[in-house]
Amino acid sequence: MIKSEISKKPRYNLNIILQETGIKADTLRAWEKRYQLPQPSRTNGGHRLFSEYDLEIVRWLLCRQQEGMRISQAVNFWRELLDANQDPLASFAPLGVILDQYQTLENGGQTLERLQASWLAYGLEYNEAIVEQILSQAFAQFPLETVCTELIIPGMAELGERWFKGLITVHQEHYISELASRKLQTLISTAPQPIHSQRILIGCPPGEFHTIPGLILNLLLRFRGWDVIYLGANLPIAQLADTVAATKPDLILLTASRLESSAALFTVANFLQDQQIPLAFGGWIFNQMPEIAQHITGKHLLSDLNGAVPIIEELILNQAPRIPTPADPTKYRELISNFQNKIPVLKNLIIKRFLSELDGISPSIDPREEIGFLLNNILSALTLGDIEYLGPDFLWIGELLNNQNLQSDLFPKFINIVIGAIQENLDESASPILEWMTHQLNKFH
Ligand code: B12
Repeated sequence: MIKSEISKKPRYNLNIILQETGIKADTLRAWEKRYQLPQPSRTNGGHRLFSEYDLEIVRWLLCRQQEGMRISQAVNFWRELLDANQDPLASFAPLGVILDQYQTLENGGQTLERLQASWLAYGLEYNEAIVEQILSQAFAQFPLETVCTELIIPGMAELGERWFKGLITVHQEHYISELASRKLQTLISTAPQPIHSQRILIGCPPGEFHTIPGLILNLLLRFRGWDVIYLGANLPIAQLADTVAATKPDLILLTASRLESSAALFTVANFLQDQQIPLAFGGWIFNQMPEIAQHITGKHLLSDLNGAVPIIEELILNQAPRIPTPADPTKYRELISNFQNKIPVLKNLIIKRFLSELDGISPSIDPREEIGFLLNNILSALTLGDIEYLGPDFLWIGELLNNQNLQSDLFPKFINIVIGAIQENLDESASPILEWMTHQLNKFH
């Protein structure tokens, strides 16, 4: 292939160049700055966009390095050849196969919506090679932010919905989310070195295993030059002080998807406030019920993940004053401790009675898990200071049971079993829970 045939049309983002050439992001940036080689265009958002020609330049320079040239010598050699009207790429084998793929993409006009549909379809068939290829294509063709917000997030929501309706198995959902996490991690490992001195620590409060939001934030923030320490799921509070001492973050960023972990976050936030460490938080549950956030000391990021990035940057750069501590919701203190002690007994009793109600028919969900989920959520709502916070999760359990197409009055029967078990095992301090549940039950009459 001669130079004139290699397209100079800006088309590939930084990731594809890093992935396909193996060059490090810092090295590439240094070459661009020092030698103006390659010279990528910029998107409206300021992201670098490389052409096929740029990609070949990088490959050519890397080959010269492998042959033993220093980069400055390789650049001089490139320029000498051009000055002598020779084509440096004339005898250089192009990345045909890889580029053909992207050509197909471009010509086929693949939209993110179509990529998302095929991603899920192949994921549900456990076809790892194609899932991986689709994700790579998406990240090659579109900016990081776009793939996260228009492919991964809606795709995961769709997956959750299908699981909720009993249309796919937990195994399929786990498989697809594992591959998505792996891809995000791979991209994170190609991020450039930080250019800002401030450090952000990202993780999930105790009991929280939904790590993808934190991974996406990690990815987006790193590609904007932030120094991120990513700790993942289920962080115990007890060791947080040691970690903070060791890593000295300027901001801690915690994500919570469920009521239970928002209650855990409430405790973590109180601890961090004592240590004078700024906390920002957000997540699915806070987007569903923003009122919960008022109980948590820290900056609530009421936004989608992409929108949260500039707010986080602003927070770090301007060291916003801490939000005053909200009133301590202690009105259920006695009930919380009584209820917590009784959870194991209640759980066994409710499971036994509910399974006998099902009379041998097994739903596609495991009722034991949902019963544990309900009891923990009752405790979480009390910890956050309002039994009403249980509302959405309570309805969610009802819908989940309905989706199993078992008995039409299964949910009211379930509520009755829960009420009975609580009445038998707790004293009058449990009346706020019982009154609330009875009120829910009456809605069925
Ligand atoms: C993948 C997944 C899992 C995986 C997680 C794997 C992993 N490594 O993360 C696993 C299998 C571990 C899992 C487990 C469970 N899951 Co789940 N899970 C999901 C699923 C399908 C996708 C979650 C995801 O990653 N989405 C991608 C992220 C980026 O999207 P998102 O969270 O919606 O984020 C958007 C906003 O909420 C917001 N946002 C989110 N986080 C943050 C953070 C900040 C700082 C900001 C600003 C914004 C923000 O921005 C995003 C939009 O831009 C969701 C379905 C769904 N609708 O989300 C269910 C879902 C969250 N899970 C659910 C449930 C019930 C569970 C389990 C309890 C199931 C069970 N019975 O065991 C357990 C609980 C585990 C635990 N203790 O945490 C429910 C929660 C319902 C509820 N009322 O709480 C959901 C909604 C499924 C459903 N449709 O019912 N789950």
